Amino acid sequence: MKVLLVFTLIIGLINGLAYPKNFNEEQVSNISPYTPFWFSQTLDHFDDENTESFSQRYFINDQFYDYTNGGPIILYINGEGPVSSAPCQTGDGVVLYGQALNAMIVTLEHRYYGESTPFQDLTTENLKYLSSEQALNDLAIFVVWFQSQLSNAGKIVTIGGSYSGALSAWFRIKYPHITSGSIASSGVVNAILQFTTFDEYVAYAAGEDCSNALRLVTKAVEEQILAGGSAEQKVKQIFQAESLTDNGDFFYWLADSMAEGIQYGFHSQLCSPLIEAMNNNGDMISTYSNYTINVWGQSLGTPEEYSTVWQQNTTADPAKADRQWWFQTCAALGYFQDAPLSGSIRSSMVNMTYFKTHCQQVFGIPLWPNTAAVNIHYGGNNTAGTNILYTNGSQDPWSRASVIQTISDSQQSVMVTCENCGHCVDIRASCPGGCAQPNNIAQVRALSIKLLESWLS
Ligand SMILES: *[C@@H]1O[C@H](CO)[C@@H](O)[C@H](O)[C@H]1NC(C)=O
Ligand SMILES: *[C@@H]1O[C@H](CO)[C@@H](O)[C@H](O)[C@H]1NC(C)=O
Ligand SMILES: *[C@@H]1O[C@H](CO)[C@@H](O)[C@H](O)[C@H]1NC(C)=O
Ligand SMILES: *[C@@H]1O[C@H](CO)[C@@H](O)[C@H](O)[C@H]1NC(C)=O
Ligand SMILES: CC(=O)N[C@H]1CO[C@H](CO)[C@@H](O)[C@@H]1O
Repeated sequence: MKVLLVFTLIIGLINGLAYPKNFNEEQVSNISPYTPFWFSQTLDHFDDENTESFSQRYFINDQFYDYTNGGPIILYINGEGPVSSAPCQTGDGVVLYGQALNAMIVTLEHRYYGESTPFQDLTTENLKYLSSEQALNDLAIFVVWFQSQLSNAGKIVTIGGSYSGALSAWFRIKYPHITSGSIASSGVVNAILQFTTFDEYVAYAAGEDCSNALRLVTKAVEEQILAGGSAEQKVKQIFQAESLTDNGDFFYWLADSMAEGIQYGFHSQLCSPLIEAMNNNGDMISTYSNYTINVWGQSLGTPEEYSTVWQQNTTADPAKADRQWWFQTCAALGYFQDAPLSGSIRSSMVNMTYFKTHCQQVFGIPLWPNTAAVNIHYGGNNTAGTNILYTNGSQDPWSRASVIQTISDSQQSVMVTCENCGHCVDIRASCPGGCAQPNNIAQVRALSIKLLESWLS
């Protein structure tokens, strides 16, 4: 799910040194969306004897907001990664909504990610305050305070995507007295322990030819890895993945490169060369490693992040998020994408035994989630909220953990449909692989604005 924007991160870090302060309406004018502000946050919202606090980073985009006449606040919710600016890119859905509403856009970094970490040593013990419940309380306390700092602020709405899309829906369900409505883009509100439908949906979204080609890749790589010795070394070299000494980690990484290719709209770059190689007796392994290294590896994943050893490292690093996100999945949310018994694209080595062992090895204790408890707590994909819009991308396997049927007039679900329409496509500035025509992105965004306006009226 991760999106690491290295460029904006660097700018954020530079600004971070220059302006370590809290927001004050009287002192700002045309503030840069890259300027970080800092909020003193309670570490444990559920134990009033614990008085510890930590600094949580936030950013604002006030380019559409009129300080004199006021306007609504869009709280853009972040998830499992560092944040380095408020939404500000041209074409970004949140920016378009901010413009349409003349809203103040404010965004709070999620606890334990980026610079908002309470501990420099992320031991399993120190990770115990990392949960969606704590994160939602952070948002509630922060946004009420932020609203009070603006002399003319109007109502609040939330927007988020992926895990933070789930937080956006949950925020409205839990705090209807604070927020007027929510957009949950690819909001994974259903905590699924054994998420087999993920791989099945990757196959469906890839299409028959591409999924057959992906199965051939997996089979060819498996033969080399299971042969061991020099064959194993050679294939890992081809993928520049020698750091993945554990074969479970290697196969999970291999599977994620396929899945994220589909999930993030790289369908054409992933599938076209593979189908051509399949039809012309080409080399499946080198064709796929070329995509993995040159397309996927450039923007989304590196092999190191997938290794058990990397995730065991407890040193907090603003650029690293894998240990924290694995903690959230192993402790609460699940979403373990195991191989289906038949028709699987991924290797059967990526099974529930792999995930269970991985959680235990990374955290040193038998950490395993109770997803049923999470779903009883929030409602799973049968949420009892109002003023929530669920949006999904037609090629996004994560849609299987979201709300894909309209529940009621005030909890609608819409599908953004096109070739390359992937994860959070409606709120992103663009499809990385290029959103093909025809698509209904403009209609979904128009509906989003219409609903936001009605919730705020
Ligand atoms: C490798 O991938 C790049 C980027 O997608 C592509 O332009 C190039 O043709 C590929 N090369 C081979 C040998 O497949
Ligand atoms: C652990 O992570 C820190 C921060 O990224 C890094 O500086 C350090 O080299 C890592 N330790 C090992 C043993 O890889
Ligand atoms: C499950 O995965 C583990 C570790 O990746 C592997 O050793 C085992 O053979 C797999 N089991 C099956 C039935 O594929
Ligand atoms: C909830 O998930 C189930 C199983 O995937 C699906 O059949 C159902 O349609 C979903 N419900 C909604 C409201 O999306
Ligand atoms: C709102 C919407 O278009 N929902 C669709 C989501 O996808 C499923 C199939 O996976 C359809 O059944 C729904 O109609």
